Amino acid sequence: MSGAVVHVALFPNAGMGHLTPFLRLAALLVNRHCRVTLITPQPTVSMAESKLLSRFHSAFPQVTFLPFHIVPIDASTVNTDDPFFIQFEAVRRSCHLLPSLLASVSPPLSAFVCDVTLISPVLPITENLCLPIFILFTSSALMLSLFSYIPRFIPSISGLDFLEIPEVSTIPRSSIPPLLLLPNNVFAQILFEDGPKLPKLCGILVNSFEALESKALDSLNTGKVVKELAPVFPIGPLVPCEFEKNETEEQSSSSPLKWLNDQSPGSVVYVSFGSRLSLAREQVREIGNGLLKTGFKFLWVVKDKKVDKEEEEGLDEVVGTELMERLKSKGLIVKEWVDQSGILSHNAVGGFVSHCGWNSVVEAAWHGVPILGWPQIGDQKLNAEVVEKSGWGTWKKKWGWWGENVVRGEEIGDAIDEMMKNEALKVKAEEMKVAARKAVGGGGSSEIAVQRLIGEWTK
Ligand code: BUP
Repeated sequence: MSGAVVHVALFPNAGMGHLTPFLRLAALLVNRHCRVTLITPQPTVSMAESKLLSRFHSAFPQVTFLPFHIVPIDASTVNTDDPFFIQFEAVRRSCHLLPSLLASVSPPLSAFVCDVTLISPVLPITENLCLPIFILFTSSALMLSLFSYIPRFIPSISGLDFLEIPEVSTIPRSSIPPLLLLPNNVFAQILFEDGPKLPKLCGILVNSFEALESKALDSLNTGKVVKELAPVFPIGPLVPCEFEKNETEEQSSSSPLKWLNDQSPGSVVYVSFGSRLSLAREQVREIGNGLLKTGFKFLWVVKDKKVDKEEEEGLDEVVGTELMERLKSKGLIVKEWVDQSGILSHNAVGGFVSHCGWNSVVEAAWHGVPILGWPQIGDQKLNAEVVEKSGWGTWKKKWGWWGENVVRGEEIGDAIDEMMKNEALKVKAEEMKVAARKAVGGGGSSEIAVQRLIGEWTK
């Protein structure tokens, strides 16, 4: 490849939490004069994904788009009713279509970067083409250690009280992603099938950085978790980009950013549970009661359905007319997609009640916003633990997983007040912001990792 242009194919899987970091990586590579081919599974599950892709397309016409038409699968053959997991599996089962798609790609590829959920079906194809294969891991390095450790060393986790990942962390049973305790679930199947193949990769890109997860990153890279693991490249934070903004919506008079402009610095708590989580109506209303109780203003993003295309009912139905009326004078409630990065960067925002999806965590670090974690599913308790350990957020362990119990408004309001008034969290969050920016700046740890990668792809 010496002297030749670096050309990287990126292959994300379903959901904004996976697509967004892939597109940020694409933007980063284009800005480093790499050629990028983006393989986009079609149709997408959510509207948010297709809108983001079309904005990316307009912003980066030089990127080659390869639509990857998924063969529909019989959902009854997959042990889940989650549309995003069904799509994970459909994309996996459609990978036999990749070789013919890649045949048209020119100039020759230097590397292929796929989602962690696509290792098993993609690996034989890249091996056959003698193409270096990497993954972009879209969760924390802590979750990566669990992903690499469990399937190799723990044949069954169902009976464990805790899980000890050498030189990284001891994870109580209550924080292990619940689907891993149901061995026939798609999520568990992917982990047990793909996890052992991590050593076969040429490298693992992680959207994290030294100052946030030094211990996990060091243990992964020195063979303390799994001896033969592929090198881990902490390249985060993958920085939010202009193309993510929807300018038309931002111009509208009801834009959250405009509303924030009228609030005083640090006075607003931002509440969001990510792109693919709908809470029970009773829990939604308790959050409303909590927001009434807190002494702070709020910007609350409400979701009623897992998939945005299925949203039908308005805020009055979901939150309740009477509660909505009382809430309106104290804050802003929206049911549409918002510019989360714009919100987190606004100086009116003093704290974030977050489900601790990894992108949200990294974005909060990037903007120096303290977190009150309320993890609900999957990797989120591990991510919340990363935040708490580094001192810029907290989480309430007894609130439990999604659907386990209904947390009452009183307790929610108190927890928000505690977080918003905690000066030590603010100081730490500001330090995290400085460290995040240092990591991606000249000579920073993530910048060096990106240069190493591109250097490898240039050989
Ligand atoms: Br909702 C929402 N605007 O209105 P996570 C989300 N986001 O920009 P998730 C918006 O979606 P996984 C909105 O900034 C982040 O980049 C947000 O990813 C953005 O959580 C992304 O935080 C959400 O990782 O995905 O959606 O639960 O389950 O993959 O973690």
